[in-house]
Amino acid sequence: MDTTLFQGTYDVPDDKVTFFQDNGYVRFDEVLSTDEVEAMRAALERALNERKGYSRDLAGGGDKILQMLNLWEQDDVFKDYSTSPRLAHIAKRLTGSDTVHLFHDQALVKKPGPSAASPWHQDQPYWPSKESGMLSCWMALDDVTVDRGAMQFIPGSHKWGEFEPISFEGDGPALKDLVSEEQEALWKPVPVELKAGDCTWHHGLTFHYTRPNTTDHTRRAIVTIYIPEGITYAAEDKMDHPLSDTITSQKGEPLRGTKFLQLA
Ligand SMILES: O=C(O)CCC(=O)C(=O)O
Repeated sequence: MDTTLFQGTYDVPDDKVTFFQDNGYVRFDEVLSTDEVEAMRAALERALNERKGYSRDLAGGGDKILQMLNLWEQDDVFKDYSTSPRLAHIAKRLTGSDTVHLFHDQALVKKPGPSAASPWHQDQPYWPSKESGMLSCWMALDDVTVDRGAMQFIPGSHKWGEFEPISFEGDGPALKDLVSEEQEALWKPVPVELKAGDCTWHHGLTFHYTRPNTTDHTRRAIVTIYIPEGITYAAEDKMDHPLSDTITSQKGEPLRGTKFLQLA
């Protein structure tokens, strides 16, 4: 293990915090060095070969959107990444929280060939939390263009409340069918193309989407989800989550679990 990876700080100026609060997402460039991106790519390659932990195709089969959960449990490079003080510091700055816990990490891989869109959705409806405020870091391990599945956001949609979970298999209503006419008029997607090592962060209520990967190069992203202060366990009020069994809180208590490491 190279313990120098993912250490050090990344400056988060106030205008980035304000942008995140206003828009529900924000981008940060060159958060990872070239060496760190290379280490992550190699670790992901190992994970893809071994397929040890929880993995599934979000689009219903055929690895069109391959999701692999909690890679930090399998590999020291991912452990250093997912517990990185550099990223935890960004989470603290964006939320204003003094403490941050890890919810989970996940690889989201869209290979060339059969690939699917990640439909417009919010994350909060899939999470076992009562309050909104958890947030995700979407780290690009490849240069991402719109055609390769770059993230797209609806600015300000994190202020529109919580909608129902959207099926990634396309067998339910689309999020756009659920919004008001006023919200539909504000539906102006902003794609965020990134270089490897750049990332976006988004609030759990922010509407987001990615296109199918129609390029000839794999799109590898690592998403890390953080729990700030003030988030409680919603128990049976929310749908089951792959990590539901690891939750140690009672309903209404701060959301904690055996795998939700305290990072700051
Ligand atoms: O990468 C994708 O295709 C979707 C990402 C996403 O939905 C998320 O990070 O919450």
